[in-house]
Amino acid sequence: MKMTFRWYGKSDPVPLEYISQIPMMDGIVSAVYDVAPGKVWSVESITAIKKAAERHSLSFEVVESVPVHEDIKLGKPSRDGYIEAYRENIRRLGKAGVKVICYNFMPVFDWLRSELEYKNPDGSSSLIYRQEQVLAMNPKSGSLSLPGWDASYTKEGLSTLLDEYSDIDSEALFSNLKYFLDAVIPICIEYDVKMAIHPDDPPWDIFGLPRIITDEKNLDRFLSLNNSPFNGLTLCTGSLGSSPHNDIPKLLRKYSSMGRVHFVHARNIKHIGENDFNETAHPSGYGSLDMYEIMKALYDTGFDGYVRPDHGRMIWGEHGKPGYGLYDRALGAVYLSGLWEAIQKSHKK
Ligand code: DNO
Repeated sequence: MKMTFRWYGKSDPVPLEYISQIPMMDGIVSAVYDVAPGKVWSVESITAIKKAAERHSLSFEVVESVPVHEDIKLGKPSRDGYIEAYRENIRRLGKAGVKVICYNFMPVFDWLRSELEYKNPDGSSSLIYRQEQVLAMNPKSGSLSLPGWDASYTKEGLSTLLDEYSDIDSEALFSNLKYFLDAVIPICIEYDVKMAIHPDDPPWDIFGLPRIITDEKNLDRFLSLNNSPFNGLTLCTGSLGSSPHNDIPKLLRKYSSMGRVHFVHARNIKHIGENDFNETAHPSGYGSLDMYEIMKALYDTGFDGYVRPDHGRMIWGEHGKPGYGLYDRALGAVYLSGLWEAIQKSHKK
């Protein structure tokens, strides 16, 4: 298991120096952030991240994300050009020593929350999801007040895109995903880079847009779209875990023993209603997920991929990118590494 930490590049309020001071930290997870989806990343930009990480004794072996252009998800004729750019990015990243690419295949929106700075009784703040509030913000009604997404689309751009998706159901999305995978996996094999899809967050359809990386049945189907071990998962415990129907340790055991889990986002959430959840501190006692069982599932299946703490709360007066402050994620990382050490040692009597 290699412990990693997401870093948003030079504009990240958390400097690499601080990340390297977190005990037991192996590397960063990052990306080139100033290039639009569907475009090729320059070799200089990729090398600059790698060199910056290495100056702080951190590796750079995981990219999150190389975004998938909407035309690929929509299956438009223009997808081939965007897929070619994606293939070139895989080649360039592979040459720079990147081993895993995390990406998602969610139409239009990536993760969705009703509030990014929900005040907890202890004064910390966290991301929260209340289905009723999210549905009330339906962008099809012309409102663009979705936390975290307001700046990503213009009102007109969003409504055109949503219209384009009116013909796309989950079958079409699966078929467009297969087309994409069949085009990129051969390059991954050649350059030794594993693709690791991120589950949909939350894992159910929203605003009539299909979401397919949601549960065991669909994960099985996803993996069989292309059976190469290079076609794998980012198992995000919080995303899949926000549906109480997903048994996370069980899913981890199953897919990790198949060698199909390449990257794990290990975070906790608390179910606070049928389709509602709050993001909590990482330790098991604070949320609905058993983080010990999660780490144990990885250990027992010989997992040797990458793990990162995921969204943290904002604590100790920190201000920054919601979910991606330093303090609570650092506590999460050390807690997860501590669980790992304890599990490891309990096996070496
Ligand atoms: C949220 C992240 C996601 C993830 C993408 C991967 O904080 O986990 O945005 O990076 O879904 O493409």
